[in-house]
Amino acid sequence: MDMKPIGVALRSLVLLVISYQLSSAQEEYKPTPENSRSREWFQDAKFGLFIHWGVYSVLGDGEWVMNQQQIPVKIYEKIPGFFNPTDFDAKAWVQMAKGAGMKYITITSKHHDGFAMWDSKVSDYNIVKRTPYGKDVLKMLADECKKEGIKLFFYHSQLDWHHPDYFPRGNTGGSWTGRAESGDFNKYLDYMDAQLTELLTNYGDVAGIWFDGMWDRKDADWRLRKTYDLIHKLQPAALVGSNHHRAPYPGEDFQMFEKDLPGHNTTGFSTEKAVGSLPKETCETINNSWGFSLKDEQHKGKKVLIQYLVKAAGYGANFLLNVGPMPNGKIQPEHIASLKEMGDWVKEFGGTIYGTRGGPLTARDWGVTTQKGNTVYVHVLNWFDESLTIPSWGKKIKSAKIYKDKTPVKFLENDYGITLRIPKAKMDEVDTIIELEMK
Ligand code: H79
Repeated sequence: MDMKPIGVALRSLVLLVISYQLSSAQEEYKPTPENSRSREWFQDAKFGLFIHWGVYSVLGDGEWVMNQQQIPVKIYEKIPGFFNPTDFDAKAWVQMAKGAGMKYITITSKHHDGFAMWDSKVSDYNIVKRTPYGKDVLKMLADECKKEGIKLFFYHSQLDWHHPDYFPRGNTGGSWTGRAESGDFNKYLDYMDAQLTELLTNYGDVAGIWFDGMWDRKDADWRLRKTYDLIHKLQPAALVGSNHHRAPYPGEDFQMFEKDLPGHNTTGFSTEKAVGSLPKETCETINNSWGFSLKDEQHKGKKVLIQYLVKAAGYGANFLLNVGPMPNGKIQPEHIASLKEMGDWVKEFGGTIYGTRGGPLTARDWGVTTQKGNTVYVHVLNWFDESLTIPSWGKKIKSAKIYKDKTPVKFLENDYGITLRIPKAKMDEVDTIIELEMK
């Protein structure tokens, strides 16, 4: 009997099994030990500064101005010529972030307008080559952050309204940009990978890459895994996240929520998005704009901002709070003042936020809980009565006190849960924190 066909069949079976294993190995993503350590750091850090800064700040109409005013590429290219932020002071920004109690900064390396805010070698559409300012602000900021122990993430837009090879076009940046109706998307992705390689090679330790814009071409082949693997190879500790409004893809290290707490969907972006088990972050604007907007006077107040931070922590998420610096390089004085107020609060109460995890209770209308070791912090954000009954989570209380001044708090544990007695005089309009020591 001729054994050959069986040999061939066996060989192809073996090949089939091997290729199956290879492809499933590709699908699977296991973070490296460095990456897992970064995730722990990230969850402990809790509070970061988001910065939307680009040549669009010159027009004072937000970072979407190119699309909103339908400014063709040829005309938009005049704007860098007016961008001369002579008052930019990396030290002042980093001190402001530190003073607010923030542990990291996430800044736009490139927004949807495609303009690189660093000295890119693969495109001259960048701050060094095209602006009178001519300096690499990302480098200056990276150096200052390193000196001050603040970690730095880059926000990087996958969507690009300027690059000719961003084709076929997506939902935004259409024919009004004046680009030829042709292009090679893979060439665009090569360009993006090359720019990311620069950012992850020449700027010291990068804490992570914060992607945005994939939603513009939802179902295109973004070669995600290739890009994510490249980032993890260049800097294993760097965290990858993407604002695609979907459940995380393999290769991502944290999940982000835009203008919503995890699981909420007031924006309507998150219909396809389940809350997963990766570290979480929620981002929000300090007024109503990401990039500088001259007419935006809707500055959030102290109570709203602090409660956002506290609620995020209760949901187990970081709070990434945005400012949009002005074209002169300064941050609006109202925003500097708000960040100072937050800093004063976290100086006193940050112990109930940093290094905690969300829970043991999920968020309630009255507030949230955070926990660290045997301690649970009950953050009462919205309650008028002197007694508050909360469900028990199966552990007994050893002691209860007002966090602020350590005044003992009377409590009762029974079948109905835990009842805390909070004297009116001890109530704080922003956040009344009760510290429970558990047995
Ligand atoms: O970078 C920030 C935004 O530019 C980006 N993500 C955050 C972090 C973002 N992209 N899209 N969106 C946010 C939501 C889309 C809002 C839009 Fe509009 C409504 C785009 C056009 C109409 C807001 C309002 C921007 C222009 C007008």
